Amino acid sequence: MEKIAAKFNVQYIQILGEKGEPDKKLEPKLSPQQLRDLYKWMVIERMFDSTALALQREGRIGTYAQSLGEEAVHVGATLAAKPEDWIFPDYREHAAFLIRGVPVASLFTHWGGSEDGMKLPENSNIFPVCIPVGTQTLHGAGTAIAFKLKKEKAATVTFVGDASTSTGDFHEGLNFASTFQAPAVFVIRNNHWAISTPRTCLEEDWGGCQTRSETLAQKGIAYGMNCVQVDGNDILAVYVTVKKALDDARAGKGPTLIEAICYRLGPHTTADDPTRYQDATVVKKWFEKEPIKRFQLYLKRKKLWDDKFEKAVQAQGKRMIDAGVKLAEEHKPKPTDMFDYVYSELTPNLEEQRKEFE
Ligand SMILES: Cc1ncc(C[n+]2csc(CCOP(=O)(O)OP(=O)(O)O)c2C)c(N)n1
Ligand SMILES: [Mg+2]
Repeated sequence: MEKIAAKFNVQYIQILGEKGEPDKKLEPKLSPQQLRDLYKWMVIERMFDSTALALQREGRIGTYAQSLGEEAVHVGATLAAKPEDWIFPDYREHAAFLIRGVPVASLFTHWGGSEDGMKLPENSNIFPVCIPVGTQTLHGAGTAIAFKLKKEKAATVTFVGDASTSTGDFHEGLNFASTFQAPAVFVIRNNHWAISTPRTCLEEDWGGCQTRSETLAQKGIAYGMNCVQVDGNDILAVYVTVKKALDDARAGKGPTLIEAICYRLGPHTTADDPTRYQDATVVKKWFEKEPIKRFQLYLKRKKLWDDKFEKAVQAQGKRMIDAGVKLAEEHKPKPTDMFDYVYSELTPNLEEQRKEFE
């Protein structure tokens, strides 16, 4: 006998067209304040990003990972969460920290190389920057399982990159989250690149590409999870999808894996030169889809955007960022910190080096 044992499909959600025109059936009913907040935080993240890039080029902070082009994913997903929900970032979601009340100065202190910057304010409910790719999936899943066991009404939002979806930790995290029906939402920032490794394999590729999976969202199907793909340049699609996933999670309907399709419009980090491996015409095409412009066009249609509003947002961003740079540069970390924040107990050779250094 032959038959089809199971069939699956992956839904795709887009609400705003490229000229900011909404799909009336899917358009959420958000207040003018909520809509303007979505816009404001995207603009502030982009301002933070260009300041950080300039600081790095002047040697005033260390290697930095830009958020350029991913603002809708970071802001949409973070604002969809309730303050009691915990956020598990990787290293590109600067807006998630800012929205959660982490001072700009802390972020520049961190990117300046001091762990003091990741001593996060009480009640910010966000984990520190996570550099080991994919490991935060376990933190997000584990915390969600704990919320469930403790009967707390909170959920988790974990951000991962496309490369994370190839790690063991990602798959273990998803499996645990699903078997426990934990209140966890995982957001894949599919920005098409993992440093210089492309998301998609060509026919002739032999290794050197991320995955032959048709979508990244479908990886959740293997674990019996809800999964969905969204236009990651469309902040309304991201917001609505993450909010629904969180509502489902809190209602005991289990975790969701969301693949947000966006594009990394800058280098991997300031230590990278993407012109060596990216096609400039493709990047230009994605620049035309960037999320801030599209949402601005939508707000304009709704008469919620004008020059006066733009100036006010930029002035608020500038005040926050300028004050943050000043404070971060006044901060003087202890040089011995470099020994104190890697291992909980120093290895004998590091102990020796620490003494010698002192
Ligand atoms: C476990 C682990 N392996 C390797 C690295 C080195 N590394 C840093 S970023 C990166 C690529 C990550 O790509 P992706 O998940 O797509 O995120 P993106 O940088 O595109 O935001 C790699 C391999 C790491 N940080 N952690
Ligand atoms: Mg990537």
